[in-house]
Amino acid sequence: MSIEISGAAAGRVVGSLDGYYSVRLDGGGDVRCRPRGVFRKDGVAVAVGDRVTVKGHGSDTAEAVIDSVTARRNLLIRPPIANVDRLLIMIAAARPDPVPLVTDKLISVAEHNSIEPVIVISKADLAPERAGELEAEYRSSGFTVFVCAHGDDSGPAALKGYIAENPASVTAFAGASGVGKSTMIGRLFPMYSADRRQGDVSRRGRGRHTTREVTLHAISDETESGEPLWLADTPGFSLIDMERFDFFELDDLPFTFREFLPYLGKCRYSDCRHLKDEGCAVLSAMEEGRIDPRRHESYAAMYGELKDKKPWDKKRQ
Ligand SMILES: Nc1nc2c(ncn2[C@@H]2O[C@H](COP(=O)(O)OP(=O)(O)OP(=O)(O)O)[C@@H](O)[C@H]2O)c(=O)[nH]1
Ligand SMILES: [Mg+2]
Ligand SMILES: [Zn+2]
Repeated sequence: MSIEISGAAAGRVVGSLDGYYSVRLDGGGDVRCRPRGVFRKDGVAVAVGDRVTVKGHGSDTAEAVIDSVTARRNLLIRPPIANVDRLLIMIAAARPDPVPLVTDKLISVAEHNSIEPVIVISKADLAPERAGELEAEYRSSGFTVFVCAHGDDSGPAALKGYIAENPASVTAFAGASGVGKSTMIGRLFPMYSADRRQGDVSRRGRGRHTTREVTLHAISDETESGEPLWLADTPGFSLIDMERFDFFELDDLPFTFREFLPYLGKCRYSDCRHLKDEGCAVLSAMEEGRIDPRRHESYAAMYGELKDKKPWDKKRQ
């Protein structure tokens, strides 16, 4: 299909492949674009999720270029996506087994970027008890949690209702490879079932599909903003990716734990690290059962990683 673009047209980057970007123009229609050379100079050129303007040459959309990128609200590195409002952080109850520190890092990165983290527990059918424990832990820490299982539609139905009642411009899935992100998108919005999009997935192992690219799917009609609501499928990451997770300054860390917030500023010493200092309001809240000790363990681990971060590492984020 060819689309006429006269002058510059505004749109949203909805996918990328082989150095080209797919842009959904406001008002409809996709164009395949290459970024202008000038963008390649800066670390991250164009990301899926970016708002851009596109310039084309008549109806020849192969010649369309991304002319400008609108200032971003945020930019995540893993998964690589811009302008996220809400992150659906998916944890499998089993296969793969949950790694709490990885989940908590994702949550902290979301909080630090003003992205609402929502916890989605998948594969509860494989390990119902573990699913229940995860649900209780994250609920008590102040998060919205959904529990999903094969053979039970109630979890996905509740999640779909939540998305409809709490509209966010861009909602993105995040989570380790194989937790079930693409499967869930297919359950919520069958027209985007991964099996129908052979071009977007590649096979690995015994017929397994693993997502390689971030893709935005339109999940509503146009809203007042002139765009639909977007739901992003993203590639899963490996644990090694998350080991090298570089995110923000040490001083910001406590503020990324929402259950710590009522106690911050109330410790005896203003430079309290909330680890083992005497008179720490966070630790006493934990002793009184108001902060989950497992979450505090993640805090301590992330504290150690950020403290050891070399100054030259900091430039990368
Ligand atoms: N038993 C069970 N299996 C599930 C559930 N959800 C997904 N699966 C299976 O888990 C496998 C991986 O699912 P995917 O949806 O491809 O996982 P993904 O998170 O998209 O993985 P990547 O694209 O590699 O990041 C598939 O075989 C799914 O059928 C669930 O709730 N229960
Ligand atoms: Mg996938
Ligand atoms: Zn403290």
